[in-house]
Amino acid sequence: MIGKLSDEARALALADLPQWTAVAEPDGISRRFTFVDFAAAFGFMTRVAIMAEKADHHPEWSNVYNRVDILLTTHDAGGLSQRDVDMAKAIDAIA
Ligand code: H2B
Repeated sequence: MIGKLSDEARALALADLPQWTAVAEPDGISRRFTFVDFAAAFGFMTRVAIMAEKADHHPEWSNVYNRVDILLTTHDAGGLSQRDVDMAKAIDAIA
């Protein structure tokens, strides 16, 4: 079972993810993505969804027209884990 990141590991991970913001409740990280239109936003979501399903790690997210808000947290760990950090990097690479 995966665990929550230690305070030190969390600080290092966040320094490496400048576009992501720490969230307290639920304990995780979030980022807002803005695209030119809905088609571009949904295309991005489709690529993230395929990657997430392969990784068996799933984002909490919402979409309004050209905007996608993503929160990453690990339910199994009760907070931020290495899986979220890895997924944030993979999402940044897709965007
Ligand atoms: N996604 C996220 N974000 N956190 C989890 O703890 C999690 C998940 N657990 N996707 C996975 C699925 C687990 O429920 C399955 C059974 O592997």
